[in-house]
Amino acid sequence: MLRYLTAGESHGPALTTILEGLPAGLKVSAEEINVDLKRRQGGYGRGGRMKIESDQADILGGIRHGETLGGPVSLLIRNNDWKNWTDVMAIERPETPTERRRVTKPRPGHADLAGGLKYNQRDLRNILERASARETAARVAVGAIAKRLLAEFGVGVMSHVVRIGTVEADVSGLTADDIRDRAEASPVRCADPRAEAGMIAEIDRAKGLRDTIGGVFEVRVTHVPPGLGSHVHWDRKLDGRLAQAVMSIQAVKGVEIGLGFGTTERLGSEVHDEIFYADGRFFRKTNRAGGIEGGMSNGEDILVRGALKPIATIMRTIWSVDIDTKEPFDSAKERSDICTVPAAGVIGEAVVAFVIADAMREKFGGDSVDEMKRNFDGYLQQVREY
Ligand code: EPS
Repeated sequence: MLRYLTAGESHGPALTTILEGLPAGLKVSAEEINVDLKRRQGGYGRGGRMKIESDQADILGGIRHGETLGGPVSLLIRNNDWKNWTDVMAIERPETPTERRRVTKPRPGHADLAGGLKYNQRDLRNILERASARETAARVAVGAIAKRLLAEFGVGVMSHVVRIGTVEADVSGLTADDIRDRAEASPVRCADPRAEAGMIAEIDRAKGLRDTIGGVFEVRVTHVPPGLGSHVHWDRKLDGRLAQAVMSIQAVKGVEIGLGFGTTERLGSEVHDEIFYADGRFFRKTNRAGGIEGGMSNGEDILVRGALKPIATIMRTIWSVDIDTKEPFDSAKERSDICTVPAAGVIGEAVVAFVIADAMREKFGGDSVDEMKRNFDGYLQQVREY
């Protein structure tokens, strides 16, 4: 129903995206998209590149007088760093192609070597430029529009950091709103002040060692109607779709829904969320399922976690083999992010918002927001009368 593609290289002129399948009449502004672009650029532990970039979305199509027209929405985000790369990343073939910045040293953990072998490229820049997490700026712009659609139906999407290195946040007893407000005010996007201090110390320790550090973010979707996704086919299961989306974020190595891997440490009676009924609705007192049962939303908050490995561009020695000489070398980089977990949470929000918005489009259809809302209201009526 809803789909998008992104294009663009990390040091090319711009990132672009086309988002298709939105209903007409959805209010969208570049200003609102830019708020999320800025959130993605923040977070303690980012490197020098973020001082160069100040991401802004230009809307090139699909919107008129502040509202979607029902056609594809096209967005452009320029790379400020492009001006420093016009020769290396030139679109036209230069008269004398430059060898400057040719990459022959694959970084362990990055796409460099696998991509070089696959696409038969002798300059690994042709791989890393597209593999770079810079591309997530375009995904965050798409996610901001998906969130805009979800907001029309009262559905909210937020994220916070639950682990950096060995330091884990404790948010027990906090409401979703408290967690969001505290995370937004935190340099590591963590809602637990004690853990925040520890996480900053972990990032500083990694920086001191000229190393990088990973962690875990959690995305929470609130006020979700029951019945998004379906149990009937593998590719319609909402948890499967969310896992794919979150796993596709650069550096993510694990995804959990609700208690996730933690369910294995408990007996069944301590895992499954008991069902209660009061005031005309079914509800749970726990949410270990993370709001999804049988591949469908069950009406509780959706909880998705993404685990990020430490990013692969490391300033200290890590061994690899040069593709020209076949000799071992130790890599040493000029600049790198130390920790991107806070930014990854914002990216997580975006990709999760897209999947939920897609599932909403599938369930409620409609060519205009008004029509979609009528269908939504009719369904909620059915659920209430069930
Ligand atoms: C990235 C390397 C760094 C990051 C970049 C992702 O960029 P550079 O090579 O220019 O220093 O800053 O992330 C972004 C530019 C971004 O916007 O998130 C990589 O190799 O993946």
